[in-house]
Amino acid sequence: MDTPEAFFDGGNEMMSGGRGKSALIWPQCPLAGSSQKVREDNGKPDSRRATDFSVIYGKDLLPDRDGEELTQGFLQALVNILLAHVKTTFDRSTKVLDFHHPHQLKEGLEGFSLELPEHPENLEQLLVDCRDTLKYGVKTGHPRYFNQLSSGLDVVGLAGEWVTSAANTNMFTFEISPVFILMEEVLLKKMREKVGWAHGEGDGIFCPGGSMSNLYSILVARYRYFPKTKTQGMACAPRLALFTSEHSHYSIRKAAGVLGIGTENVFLVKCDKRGKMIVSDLESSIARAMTGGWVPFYVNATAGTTVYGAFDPLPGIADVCERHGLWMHVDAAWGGGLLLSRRHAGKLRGIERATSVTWNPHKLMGVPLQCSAILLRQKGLLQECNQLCAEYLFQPDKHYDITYDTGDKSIQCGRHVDVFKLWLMWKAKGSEGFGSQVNWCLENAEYLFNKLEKRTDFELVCKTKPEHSNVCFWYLPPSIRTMARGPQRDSRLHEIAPKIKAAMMEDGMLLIGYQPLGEKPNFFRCVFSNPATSKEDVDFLIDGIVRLGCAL
Ligand code: ABU
Repeated sequence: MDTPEAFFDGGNEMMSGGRGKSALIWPQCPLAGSSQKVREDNGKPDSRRATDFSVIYGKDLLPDRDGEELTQGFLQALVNILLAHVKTTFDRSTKVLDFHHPHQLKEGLEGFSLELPEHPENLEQLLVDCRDTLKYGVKTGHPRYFNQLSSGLDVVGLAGEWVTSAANTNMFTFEISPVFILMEEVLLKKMREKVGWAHGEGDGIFCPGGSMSNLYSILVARYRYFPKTKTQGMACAPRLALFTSEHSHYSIRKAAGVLGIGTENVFLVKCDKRGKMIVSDLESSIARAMTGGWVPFYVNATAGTTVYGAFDPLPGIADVCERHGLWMHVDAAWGGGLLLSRRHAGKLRGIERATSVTWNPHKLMGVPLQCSAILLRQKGLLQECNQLCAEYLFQPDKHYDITYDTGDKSIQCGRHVDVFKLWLMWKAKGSEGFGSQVNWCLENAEYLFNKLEKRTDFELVCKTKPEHSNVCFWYLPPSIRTMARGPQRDSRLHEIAPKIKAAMMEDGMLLIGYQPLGEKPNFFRCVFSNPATSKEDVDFLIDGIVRLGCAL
């Protein structure tokens, strides 16, 4: 396509301008007096008629003295690219992904090169690069993207992210983030209320993802029981043991490694066949640890496991923690969103007894990545545990209430503003709107489950109705259907999902993930967190898997 309209109409079509091609005109540049190509004048383009970005460079934009109109034109052109991306994201006739292998992307594709130049490139090239970056990426908001726990493209959330980027500030002090710091306070309180802590009291912080939130929980728990570890390290602590289920997220073990506790000191508690922690096994693991000389201090319960979407029995786990005086963390990274649904919140009964909670609004609530909170029941611990009072940043003699300089609670210094998009979405939907969105996702999961239950070419991994929006299943091509159950069939089955997934990525029309689990051969995991997904998309998924896999 050789016309500049490609930028405005298609997002998905490759524009042939850019590197090494003739300059293009930008007719919809709002400040352009005409759509004619402009000349360069002493190296400076004429901003009044500036629509030809092939002769304009980054240096010509603001803060250049004459850069205002060019900046507006450039950003308007970019907005058009972004709008085209948003539009095609929801267009079911477009692909979810346009897959290329790493070496193909590295070699460069049709004017899109990852290599960095010594000399500046013009704005037209940058616009092409922006568009191609989206083109060769994955449309995670596409209604047929079922690959990850985080999906969807919430338009208000996106607006929030754009505003956040324009503000370009840092969350460490009230001084430079007055509004965002207060929004964080409001959101954390609201989330703690939903957890069920009296009057939403407690503490917390937004941080980069569920793994970091979980790491915070272990860090603060260790500080709570062994405060000297902050200054003296693990040498002053006994051999600590922590407990988490075999289906829990790997970040618990990772955090134990990072914090110097050691991955071998994480006891993996057994789960039942639905993936829920067995409370009696937690009890016996604690007893075993104590007999072996460990000092138990922390239990992680999961509300919405990554693969099965299972909810651990929180009341029973809370009883055990209370009896042994252990820190009870609930990893509700995936399941936290259910707290906003009247229909489903009961599945997290007992979370109100937790000492800390991880909750990722960027998963089930559909907030643009990233948006994850660690919530703590006890106020002040987070600050005590992490603060170092760097005087160059957290000056004690500022003229405002310095308790709003929340940055010293964090293990980071610089911290991205993750709160505004959530705050804006909450305004747009209200808690009720989030609740309906969650209900919709779980209805889709039930619809898929019911469909698969009736078919002989699919087999469900868990035979009971899903509690969350995860549906795990095998596709059984005709060549496998007649095989007797056993290791031979399992090893054939193990190859099916990766083969279908490979064909699916080349095909590009939908995307779903797979994994093995324990002894189970590779199976598909379908997760619903995108409110744009409909029942027809679920049907499309089933048909797509059959289409790609029936000859295997
Ligand atoms: N905590 C990230 C989970 C990624 C996924 O399973 O989609």
